[in-house]
Amino acid sequence: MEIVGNLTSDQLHFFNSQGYLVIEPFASPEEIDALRKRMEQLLQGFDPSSTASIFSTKNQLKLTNEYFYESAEKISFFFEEKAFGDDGKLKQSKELSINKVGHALHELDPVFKEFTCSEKFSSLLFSFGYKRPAIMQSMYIFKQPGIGGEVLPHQDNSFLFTDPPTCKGLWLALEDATITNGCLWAIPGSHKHGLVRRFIRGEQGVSFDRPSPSYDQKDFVPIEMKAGSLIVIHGDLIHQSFENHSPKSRHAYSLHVVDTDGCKWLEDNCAYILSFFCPLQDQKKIRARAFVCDLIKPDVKSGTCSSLL
Ligand SMILES: O=C(O)CCC(=O)C(=O)O
Repeated sequence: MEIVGNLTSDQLHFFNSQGYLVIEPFASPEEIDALRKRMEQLLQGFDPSSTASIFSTKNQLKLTNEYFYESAEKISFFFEEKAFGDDGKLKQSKELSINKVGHALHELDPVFKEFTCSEKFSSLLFSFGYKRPAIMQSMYIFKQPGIGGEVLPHQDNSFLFTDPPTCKGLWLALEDATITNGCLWAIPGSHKHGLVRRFIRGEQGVSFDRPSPSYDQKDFVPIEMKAGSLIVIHGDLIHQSFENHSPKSRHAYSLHVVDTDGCKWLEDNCAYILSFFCPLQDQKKIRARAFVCDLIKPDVKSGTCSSLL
């Protein structure tokens, strides 16, 4: 069955002018419940003493640690920066200490995989003109009550760069996201000014190729979202989120996708060069592909995306 795009021209027009689009509703209460319950199970099985890796976008050096890189092909757990006391022990339960789980939930976990491979996502991406979309990473983000960390202003194309640029963020609210519990903020229309910097891998490790511009906070607008709604984020849109000082968590499931047709994957991208996972192309092939997640690999030497199918 051919998958067709499902967005209206008004929706596409809004996305093209603002750099984002909220689709409400996108996921059903049952789907949200299934993802949240599955994450509870995964957390139950996680032994916090197995890693003390802390994820913080404030300190990009932390991104260089092996745990982070290996997580591209795993289901790994990252703590909130403020999860630990001075004694190095967790200040609250592990369930309230995890910042995020990533980055291969969509490949490795059956519940997340089934949801991610649903036609909802494929028809959405075909609406945006993707020919052979590949999910580069998935994250379950908690934004924990009281200690949920901020995410500094950034563009997703900085991290997952194809030539021409094709990255989009798909961010699903699993709980209501409000100003109080740390919703996303964005500068509408900022995607029209292009990519300001890239996060690249060189001989010395990974770093940004330019300093961050300073942004005027007055230019950002809050994007409050109901549980079940999804925001599509243009790869060049400047967006951020603040710390969560409230007593309410703000769970979200976030995907980053690129096209693998007619574009190059740059060799100096910071990570995730190991596999392109393309479950959205042909629904019948999803299950077969699930076990061979590197059917489509970037040819690292030429930087071209080549299909091994
Ligand atoms: O969940 C957040 O607060 C930020 C997520 C984000 O910026 C992203 O996924 O690109």
